[in-house]
Amino acid sequence: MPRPAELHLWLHSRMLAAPPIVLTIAGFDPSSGAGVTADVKTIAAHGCYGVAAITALTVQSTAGVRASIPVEPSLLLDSLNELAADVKVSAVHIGMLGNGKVAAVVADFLRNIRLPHIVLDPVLRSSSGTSLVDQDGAKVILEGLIPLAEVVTPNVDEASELTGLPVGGPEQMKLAADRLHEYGARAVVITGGHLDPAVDVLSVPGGAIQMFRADRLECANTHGTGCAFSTALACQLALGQALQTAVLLAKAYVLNAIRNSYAIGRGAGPVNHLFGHRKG
Ligand code: PXL
Repeated sequence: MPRPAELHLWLHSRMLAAPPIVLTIAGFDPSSGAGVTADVKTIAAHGCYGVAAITALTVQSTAGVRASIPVEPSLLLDSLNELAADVKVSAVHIGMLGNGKVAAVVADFLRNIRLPHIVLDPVLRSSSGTSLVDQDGAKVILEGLIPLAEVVTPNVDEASELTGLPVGGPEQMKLAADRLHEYGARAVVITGGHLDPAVDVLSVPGGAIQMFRADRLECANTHGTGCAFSTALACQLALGQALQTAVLLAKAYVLNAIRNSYAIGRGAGPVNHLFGHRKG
């Protein structure tokens, strides 16, 4: 009888220095293309540690959003206070908020506990067109959250809806960014990934705007690009990058995540958040 091969794993425990902790405050997408589970993948891909507070549950797949229900605001507030009392948060990402009461809790929390590097993605609808925040919530985003954020990252449609201005190209993106500065926004990045040519515009109050151009990628797997961009930006700021570099690196991350995406499901497949981690 041959002796069974023996395999012995030596398990050493060693204490590593903790990475920056990034808090994402966003909805739950069960298909993990967008929302908190996607954000935690993006945060892990950046070598940071992700913690999450859920604002709303959605029923969705790659085929679209079927329903969404905001959480009880007091549950979210308890969750945020519990996390903030326990860990040192190095950056905050805000995504889908659901409704006005939930959005108001987030604004109150951030006003009370000053956390660094707040990146606000003013999510209004899913790419399939379903509303992800009500009118009251959009008002809290504009009046309560935009002034608290270090950087706001609307896509062209959100920039248009928030400002009431048409936003179809770089000139109009600049005018919309100026309007958002009037609402108290510090830096604004308007993303135009589906424009042709693709262009993102970074604007700071009174400063020159900066344009980030890229070849437009023809790819169906684009579910979660907005969440991936804004969360990657929060990670880069947590890691100490200056805003302009952080935008460039976040954009490169999203392009790579699209380029390395896979077809999952019947609809728009998710980007590959963990493209850097190959199996084998
Ligand atoms: O991409 C916007 C978005 C953000 N957050 C959640 C979502 C979506 C789009 O579907 O489901 C939870």
